[in-house]
Amino acid sequence: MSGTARRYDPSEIEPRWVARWEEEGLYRAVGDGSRPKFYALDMFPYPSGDLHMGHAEAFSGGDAIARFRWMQGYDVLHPIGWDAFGLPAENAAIKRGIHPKEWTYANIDQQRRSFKRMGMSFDWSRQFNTCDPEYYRWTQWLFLKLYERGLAYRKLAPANWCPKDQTVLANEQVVNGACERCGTPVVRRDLVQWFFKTTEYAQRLLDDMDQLQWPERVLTLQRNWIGRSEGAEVRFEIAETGDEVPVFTTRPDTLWGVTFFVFAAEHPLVPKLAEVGGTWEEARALIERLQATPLTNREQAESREGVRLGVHAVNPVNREEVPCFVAPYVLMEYGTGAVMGVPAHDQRDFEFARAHGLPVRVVIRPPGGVLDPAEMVEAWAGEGVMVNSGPFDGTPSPEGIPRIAAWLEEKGVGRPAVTYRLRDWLISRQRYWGAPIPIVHCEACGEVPVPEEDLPVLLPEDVDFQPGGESPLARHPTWKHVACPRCRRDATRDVDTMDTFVDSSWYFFRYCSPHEEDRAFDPEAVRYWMPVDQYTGGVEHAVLHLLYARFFTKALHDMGLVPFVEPFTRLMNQGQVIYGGAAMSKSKGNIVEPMPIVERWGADTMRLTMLFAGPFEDDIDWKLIAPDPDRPPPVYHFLNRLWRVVCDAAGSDAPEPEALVRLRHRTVRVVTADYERYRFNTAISRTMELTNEIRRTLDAGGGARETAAVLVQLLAPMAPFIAEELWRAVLGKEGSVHTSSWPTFDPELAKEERATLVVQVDGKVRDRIEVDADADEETCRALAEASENARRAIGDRRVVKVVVRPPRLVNLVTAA
Ligand code: ANZ
Ligand code: ZN
Repeated sequence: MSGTARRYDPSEIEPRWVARWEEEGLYRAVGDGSRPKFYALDMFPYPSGDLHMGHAEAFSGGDAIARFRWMQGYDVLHPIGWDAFGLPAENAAIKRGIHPKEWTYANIDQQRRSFKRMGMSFDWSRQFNTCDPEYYRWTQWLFLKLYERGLAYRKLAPANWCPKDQTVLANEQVVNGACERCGTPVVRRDLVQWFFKTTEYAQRLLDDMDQLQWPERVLTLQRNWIGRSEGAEVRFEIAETGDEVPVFTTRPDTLWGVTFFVFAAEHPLVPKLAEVGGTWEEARALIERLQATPLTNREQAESREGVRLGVHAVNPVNREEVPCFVAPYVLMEYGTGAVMGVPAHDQRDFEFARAHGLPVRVVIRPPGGVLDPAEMVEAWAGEGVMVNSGPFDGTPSPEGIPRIAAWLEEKGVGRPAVTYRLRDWLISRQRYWGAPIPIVHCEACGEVPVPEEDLPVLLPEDVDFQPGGESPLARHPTWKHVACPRCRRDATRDVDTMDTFVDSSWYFFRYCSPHEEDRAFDPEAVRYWMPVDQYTGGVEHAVLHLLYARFFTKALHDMGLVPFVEPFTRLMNQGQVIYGGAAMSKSKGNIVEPMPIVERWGADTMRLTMLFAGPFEDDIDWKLIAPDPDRPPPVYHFLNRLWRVVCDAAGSDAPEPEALVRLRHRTVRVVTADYERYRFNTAISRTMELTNEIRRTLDAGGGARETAAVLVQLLAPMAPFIAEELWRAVLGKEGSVHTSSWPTFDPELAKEERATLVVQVDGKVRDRIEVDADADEETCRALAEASENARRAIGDRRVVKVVVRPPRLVNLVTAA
């Protein structure tokens, strides 16, 4: 109770509680089934330096959720670790001459100190790094499991290649067709690489999305990435050679409008057909030029160029022969790598036909109009009625699609078909700082998996990781030479490492039993803790990471290793922290770092600022919040006010007035709902209101000790340090506020008082009615419709629409 005279001093309070919480082991997940479990997971950080503002924001939200669930009585698993393999470590090492391992572990130490200083409620006993051999041993084991099931395989695949650095580049490292590092134009190169068969799960990845309580935009991004298209496969025959070539089309209803046929440059029939057609010279020039163009550019190519192959495709529906082309706008990676050209009804085909003087034949008549091919300036891609289409004339085109697909099947020239945009996941990296691929190549036996008992395949430390023509592991004098596990003859290890997204596709399983020595995870522990109840992280992972993690979970399910098919039940995305309307970046010189702010004004100020700035998923412009780095962010003043109010309330024994008690119950009700929906900003506003009301009460001679304690609890998940100090030292409570029970409310006391319902007719105010502030939509509507004044204003017109905003507004809209 002696706190009254003390002033708020976060730099004294916060480090003291960091030490104390650690001593008390406050945040250990228990896992004994005595309470319901809650798995709160934050996307683990990449250790590329100290924590940045994005971490400060994401973890403020994730930690608030975890602490809220603790107080609600859950047994919370809130782990942390590091996504520690990857290219940035290698690049930093190359630049500064430090070993990637040294750089990585130093950054991890730094981030760990910063997380502790910020008071994150992690169960530190479960920490691991993906670059620890005890972890990547199991990454390699999972690779072998996928391999056993035919879900990991090798094939020749194109890659981006920098001719100067002599290395493969990821798509993100190709900037405007040039190498990010040296500016040399990037070329394409075919390499044999490892893939995971994500396409095998395309449909299940779509179907199981029903189970997910994720932001709609993330679900949409995943859906589009998987890109399911329904339609038909149709087999055309090459007139000159008799080769059968299938195409995939979403519009079999346009088959009678085909006027040409196009192959992708990599289509295996192209050289033969060009040879037969006598156009090989020209075709080869185009193919070779495309070969030298980086993938990223090519895929976006809007180009309408193309070369005639001199042969013809026979349309199976009418035996018409149309000319064949090879053109960059058809991609080998999609559908069948060949396309039937319907210029009247597909825009790309239309432009191609105009560029090459090909006929346009209309076979769909749009509603209310006839198309004249000579006049058309763009394709009609919409629905309509089929015309010039033999037996199907007069059929509405949406009906024609399934009917024609079935008809093609009957005639033996096609079938209904589904295609996905999703590609298999290329996991090979010709890089050093990653988990080695546990395969041995033997001249006699071919690909041989490393036996499980020989894992991990350790990454050697004495490696020259300067970029060069091949994987750095290939240049090590001895590492790759091993005896074949099968025949014991001389063989070599695979010298590639795995994409770091493989590491992060299963780390959430490992947290359930992080110290297992003999297996990747304990299935019992996984069954207990998984799926993750709340996953928090950036929307930049909406597609790859989340999709890969879902793929892994399904594959493990099919192996009988886990009993569920989706890893993350709920997902919460934080916004970005920007500065002055732009992303923070070194080149703009507008980077703000969180830890100096934490040191100066306190972690509670940092956290609360992040959470108060707006809805959690919206961007935060730090410049608008704290334009002057020498002045504290505004919530700092609130925390000072809170401090004084609680100190004063603790020192008064006067009874609490009813109005304050009612506001307390109401605030508990609303703030609890706000936490459930991650509305941290409105939760904070409510606690500010309550703080002000306590102040008014005290000034008027009333007491507020109980309400002050509840206020402290409501803020504890978001401002853990000040809450703990006020709870234990100022209010003199036993034990930690963080293990105290979340405050409850009495529904009667929590009722809002009355509200005024405004009744409008066609936007004009006609009546005002006193209602219960809790009045729902139905009640408000009934009251408004019963209003005499409103009825008089309506007269004998008819109400066609009722807009209800309970409890304040009803607008009755009448027919004109
Ligand atoms: C004829 C046609 C007529 C088409 C028409 C569309 C409209 P989505 O919806 O994205 O799945 N296509 C098929 N394979 C292709 C490839 N490898 N490269 C480029 N284009 C390809 O797109 C399906 C349509 O994209 C297919 O349907 C095909 O053009 C084209 F009035 O076939 B369509
Ligand atoms: Zn062998």
